[in-house]
Amino acid sequence: MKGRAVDRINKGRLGPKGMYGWVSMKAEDRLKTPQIRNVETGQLEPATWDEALSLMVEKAKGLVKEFTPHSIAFYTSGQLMLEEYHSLALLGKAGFGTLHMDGNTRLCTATAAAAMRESFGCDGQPGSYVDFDHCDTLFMVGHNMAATQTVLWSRILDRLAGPNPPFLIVADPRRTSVGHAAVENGGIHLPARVGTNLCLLNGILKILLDSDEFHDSDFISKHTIGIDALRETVKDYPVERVSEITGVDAELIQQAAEKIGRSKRHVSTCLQGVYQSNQATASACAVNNIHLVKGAIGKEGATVFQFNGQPTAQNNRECGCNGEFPGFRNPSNPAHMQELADRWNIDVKTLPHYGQPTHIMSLLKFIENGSIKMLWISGTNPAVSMPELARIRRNLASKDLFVVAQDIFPTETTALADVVLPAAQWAEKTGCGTNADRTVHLSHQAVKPPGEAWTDMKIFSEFSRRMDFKDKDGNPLIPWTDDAEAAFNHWKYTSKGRPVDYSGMSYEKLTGGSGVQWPCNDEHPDGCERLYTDFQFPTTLDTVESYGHDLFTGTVISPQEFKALNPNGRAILKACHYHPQEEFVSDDYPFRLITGRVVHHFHTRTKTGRSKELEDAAPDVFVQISDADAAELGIESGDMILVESARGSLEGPAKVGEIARGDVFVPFHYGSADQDNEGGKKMRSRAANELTLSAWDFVSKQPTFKGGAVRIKKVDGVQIHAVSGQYKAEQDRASAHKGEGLTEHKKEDHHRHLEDAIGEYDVFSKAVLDKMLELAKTHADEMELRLGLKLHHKLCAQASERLQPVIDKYGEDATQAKTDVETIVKALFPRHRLGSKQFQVMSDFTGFQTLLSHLIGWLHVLAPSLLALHDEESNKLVLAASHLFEQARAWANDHNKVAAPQALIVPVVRHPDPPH
Ligand SMILES: Nc1nc2c(c(=O)[nH]1)N[C@H]1C(S)=C(S)[C@@H](COP(=O)(O)OP(=O)(O)OC[C@H]3O[C@@H](n4cnc5c(=O)[nH]c(N)nc54)[C@H](O)[C@@H]3O)O[C@H]1N2
Ligand SMILES: Nc1nc2c(c(=O)[nH]1)N[C@H]1C(S)=C(S)[C@@H](COP(=O)(O)OP(=O)(O)OC[C@H]3O[C@@H](n4cnc5c(=O)[nH]c(N)nc54)[C@H](O)[C@@H]3O)O[C@H]1N2
Ligand SMILES: [Mo]
Repeated sequence: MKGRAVDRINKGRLGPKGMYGWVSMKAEDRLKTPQIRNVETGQLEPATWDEALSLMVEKAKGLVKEFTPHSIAFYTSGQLMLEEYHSLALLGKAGFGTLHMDGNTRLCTATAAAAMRESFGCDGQPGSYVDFDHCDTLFMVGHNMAATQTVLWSRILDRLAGPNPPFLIVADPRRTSVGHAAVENGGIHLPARVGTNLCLLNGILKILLDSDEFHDSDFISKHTIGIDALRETVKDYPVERVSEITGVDAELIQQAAEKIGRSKRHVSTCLQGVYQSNQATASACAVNNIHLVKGAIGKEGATVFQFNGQPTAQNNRECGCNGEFPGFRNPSNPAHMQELADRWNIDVKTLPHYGQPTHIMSLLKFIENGSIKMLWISGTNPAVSMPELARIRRNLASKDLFVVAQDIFPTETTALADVVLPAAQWAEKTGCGTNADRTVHLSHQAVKPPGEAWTDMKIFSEFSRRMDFKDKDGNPLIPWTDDAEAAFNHWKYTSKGRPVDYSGMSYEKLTGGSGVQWPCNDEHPDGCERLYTDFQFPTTLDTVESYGHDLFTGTVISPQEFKALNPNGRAILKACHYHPQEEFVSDDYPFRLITGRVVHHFHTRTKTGRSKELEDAAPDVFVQISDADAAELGIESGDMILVESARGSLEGPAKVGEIARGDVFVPFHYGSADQDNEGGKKMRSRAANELTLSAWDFVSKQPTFKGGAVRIKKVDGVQIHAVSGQYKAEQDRASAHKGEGLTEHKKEDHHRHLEDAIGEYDVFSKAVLDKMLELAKTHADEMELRLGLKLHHKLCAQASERLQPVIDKYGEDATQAKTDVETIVKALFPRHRLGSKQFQVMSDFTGFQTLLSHLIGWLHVLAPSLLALHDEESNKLVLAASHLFEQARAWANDHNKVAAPQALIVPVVRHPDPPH
């Protein structure tokens, strides 16, 4: 392994993982042949590709037929190649048309993508690594670059040692090498407590906005919207209050903000200390805000990096394997979806764009509910990397879930699968990866994959062929099998004209020299160094990738609301108040847990754990605590510590110092796959995710790996667990189907709720229509009401009639609805309102709106469900009916609003008899 001096990114340098990690490629225990779990013995046994794929195809076809494609889910990686994600997206979104495609990128950079969509309208890193060479201040938020991006860190160290070094500001509860470098070079380390980013950033923004010298009013007014709300929000964050919440000296915060304020060329970076911490998207957007108020974007040496972690996390997002749509297309924009369908030559109905894409944490819920019956995992090891491992294992080992795991090594996850597929890894295959400054690198195959391992691309496309997935003209949906260049060319066509435009690239252009930055097209034939140099952002209604969210609650902004905001090419300053972490520390669990990385290991160590140099350098988990806490608890470095949360526990040696008081850090790399396992007895629990909780950011849905509550205590040597969780899950999996054969998912044993929802609609629409006539009668003396109700009744009754065929087509079960309707109507229309007639009308109309809302609620769940069944016609009828009922509700609401002031504030003579 060597770096390549011509390359614009690494300039010939390698980090420790690059230098020493590759040896694992030759490791003896690479997966070399497919495996299928033998239902008699419960063990995984070697099988041929034909056997493995045939079993999967049989299972998948059966599920699609009986349970729709939405009973099948994909969970992929940030470590495959662009061409492989593109193949997988075709398979999942165009072949199956399943709603359920997510990746470990959800755990990784979902927030980066979300924050760029919120602020700039679209995913896509605005800056260039060259900007690190030119900046005068560098602000790193929750980013331990010295451990996690060592090659780029060398570039920063060059700057710090060279002429005109940048002023380095680091926000991290731990004093990492990055924090040390800041302080040693006259910069600032802000050791803000875990979970307080947004408070700190709002405080900094306040200082920037309070002084004309520190922001660019001209840029703000010309190129942004939202400044008033931002000012209004950050005024509540005076530096003293911020200091109290974050635990950082007020003077330091003030200095840091002033440095940023005075800088001419400012660069910021965010990573997991933001994305996996409290209020992730809001905090990442606050960093974007710093750049927008200073006009520090789209210029040399001035930009923000919403960093990526994994080598190809960016490609996963670009290709649409992480809840996005290919080419950063907006699923709520019909024109975007039609364009994609045309490029792929498929029916737009197949594209699952009718709901919010499922994120992995809600996928878990569906697995638990039993509605996901097949899960295909590729290039990720959730049995170590996902939060709350006990829950993950329970799901993966569940008898009713058919699990396929596609990896290069046996892992904690493959050990729980029904089918294991051996993949080729990088260097054994050809394909592209795109980094955090949009540079696309092509890496050519250098060596052969071991045994019978296939490339991930070949696995996905061969499976698609066996599923018989075709385009509109009856040609194979994925026409390539192992031809990466053919896949790349198809992707070029898919991305053409989008912000993420690869159309001007070719394998030839990407070979031999340096990588090329997208967009690369006729306008930018050699790629494009920076985005937004003209300060035009993709925030028009036609271009925007997402209409965005309210950052505090995660509520989706509707196209209408977005239209009213009218950013129209301007960036969006998104404001949000700080809110403390969801799980509070308590007397029982007084410490906050931070989980993260060390320099020598990569994630779940499948590669780095097989390199002697790296494993020797970091052989075990550790528990880092502050000097003050250690002194209080009588703990010294090396003492064995038990860490417990409400969900699980682990044990590891203590490492004292360089962390904020009250915070505890544990690296998450260490699973159990390489532990000495004498029947499970000797396995010391040491995976950080035994402790973490199933909580996530409301906007990006990224799990909060930083910040749960734990307690710690010194223990005497290793507390040996009788049976560790992973070992037990493996036993469960092995015995799950013993002697029975795989779970047969029989339709007869299942219940579908579509018929229940139709029953609800039917019963409540009748109730609404009856109520319209009844109210028209009760209030017959008020002509406006009487006529209005009758008109609405006529329209709604017609719409209901038109819906009858839908009821007939699917059938209905109204048992539950029938028992509910009476109670609800009775409660909504109390008979004895004392007082005026006007007040009685108001009460009736309020109840009427609620009854309508209940009905509309059912129509709103039916609409996307019918689309998911590709029944556009029924969907249209439901939407039409829903529109008319909504109109009736708006009318009633309007009536009440107009009448209210008079009815409520001017006293009238008491009405002796209630009018009913
Ligand atoms: N050696 C190595 N390098 C890697 C990886 C690896 O596993 N090993 N993984 C790669 C991947 S996929 C990723 S995503 C990146 C991740 O790279 P980083 O984000 O740099 O790594 P982490 O250790 O997860 O977290 C960074 C820092 O956030 C701090 N932090 C925790 N909570 C908070 C908080 O509330 N606020 C602030 N301001 N800081 C906080 C932690 O103390 C930690 O030092 O690294 C990539 N590079
Ligand atoms: N507590 C805690 N948990 C975390 C984090 C944290 O900071 N704290 N960080 C999160 C983040 S940012 C990330 S990115 C995730 C990472 O979590 P994972 O994705 O689970 O971690 P990896 O070990 O990288 O898993 C990748 C798997 O793919 C396999 N693999 C490698 N190359 C290939 C290939 O070409 N093809 C196939 N099919 N397989 C391949 C590897 O052997 C490995 O088993 O962890 C998340 N989990
Ligand atoms: Mo990551």
